[in-house]
Amino acid sequence: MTAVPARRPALRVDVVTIFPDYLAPLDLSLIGKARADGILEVAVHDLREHAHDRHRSVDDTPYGGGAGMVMKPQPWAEALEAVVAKAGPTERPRLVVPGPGGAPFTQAMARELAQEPWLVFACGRYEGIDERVLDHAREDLGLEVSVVSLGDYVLNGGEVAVLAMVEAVARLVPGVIGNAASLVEESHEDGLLEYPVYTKPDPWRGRAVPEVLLSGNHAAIAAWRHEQRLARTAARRPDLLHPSLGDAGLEVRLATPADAPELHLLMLACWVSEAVSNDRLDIPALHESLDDVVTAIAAHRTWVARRAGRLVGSVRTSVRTTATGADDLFVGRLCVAPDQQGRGLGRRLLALAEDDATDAIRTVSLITGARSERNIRLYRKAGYRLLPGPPQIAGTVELVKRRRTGA
Ligand code: JD8
Repeated sequence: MTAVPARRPALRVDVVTIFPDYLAPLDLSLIGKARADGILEVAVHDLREHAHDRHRSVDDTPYGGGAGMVMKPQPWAEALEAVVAKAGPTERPRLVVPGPGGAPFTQAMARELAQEPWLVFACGRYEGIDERVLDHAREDLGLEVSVVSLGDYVLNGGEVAVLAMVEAVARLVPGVIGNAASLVEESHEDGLLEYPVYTKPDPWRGRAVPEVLLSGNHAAIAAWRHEQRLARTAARRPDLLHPSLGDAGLEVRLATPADAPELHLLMLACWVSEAVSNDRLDIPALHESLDDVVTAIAAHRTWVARRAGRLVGSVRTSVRTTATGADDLFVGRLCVAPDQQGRGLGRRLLALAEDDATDAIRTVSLITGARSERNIRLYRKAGYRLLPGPPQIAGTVELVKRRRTGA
């Protein structure tokens, strides 16, 4: 009978530490189940097994003096070599070394690490690990080594950080979380914090559940939840809304006349696809001259997004008075360079434009081609609804959403 080859885990994790029991929580809950199901393989190794002196010591006094002790290189080298030796000659794990001075651990990094087949985490203690261990791992063992920080505060060692990192990474591995759909609208997944959640009973201790959630009106619920996400993010994490829009490589600022030539070019490029999908050329953006763009930058709040100096996106807003006399924010010329689309930049520029408006603004509206499905889908997801009735301009649709007070 042919032996069924053991299913390779989607992710293998090795952890080296002097406190193996610290990692016991990885036996529990979804991570524990995923290990039992063979989706994840997690092994914890005691560094002291590689300390051979009578006291199995793993630390010594720091060269150059100073408080505390430093972890010795030899036990670490042996421990890492033993872990790496377990795999085939070509396989090499990615080594993650938690440290307060490391690169910030983010959801984006969690997504990146979740693509790796094999991760090794080195938990330091005392004042840290002799730096030559990392050089040895990179240069002699050929490992990609990342020093990563959980956050701007000081822990006593790397174990707590590894617990958090392994959980954040492992839950992104297919099959670990039951309904992957729930991963989509999470905080930090798309640059906005999550909306508030409620369950039975309603009311509870005299506190009611927001009515819209009981309405069954999914568009209204989506709009409310998006509003809540914007409001919370603006209140608690404005850094996520400005200016790099949660994307370290992006610079966003108000446009100046110097931006006009590139902006004119970007708009022409972006509205060509609108003209094609709507089979018409009488689209205002296609008929704007460079001077018109310069004039518009002066007349409207125009934001430009640059990545590595290149203008990759823009949005323009103006305030108009509706028939009822209320102030409405009109969002226009939202555009993202074709090669930069699909990364959430359009939605973030839209959120920035909305958030930039004063409290007096009660509605936000915009117009797009009736056949611009992709744009309409983005606006709907952002909580806009199609305005009923004939559009001002034939072949277009108008979308609007209400802003909550104090949004
Ligand atoms: C690894 C030793 C303790 C750190 C002297 C206190 C991560 N966000 C984070 N804060 N602290 C750590 C961390 C702390 C560690 C080790 C990670 C290994 N220590 C040291 C330097 C100052 N003691 C961390 N990730």
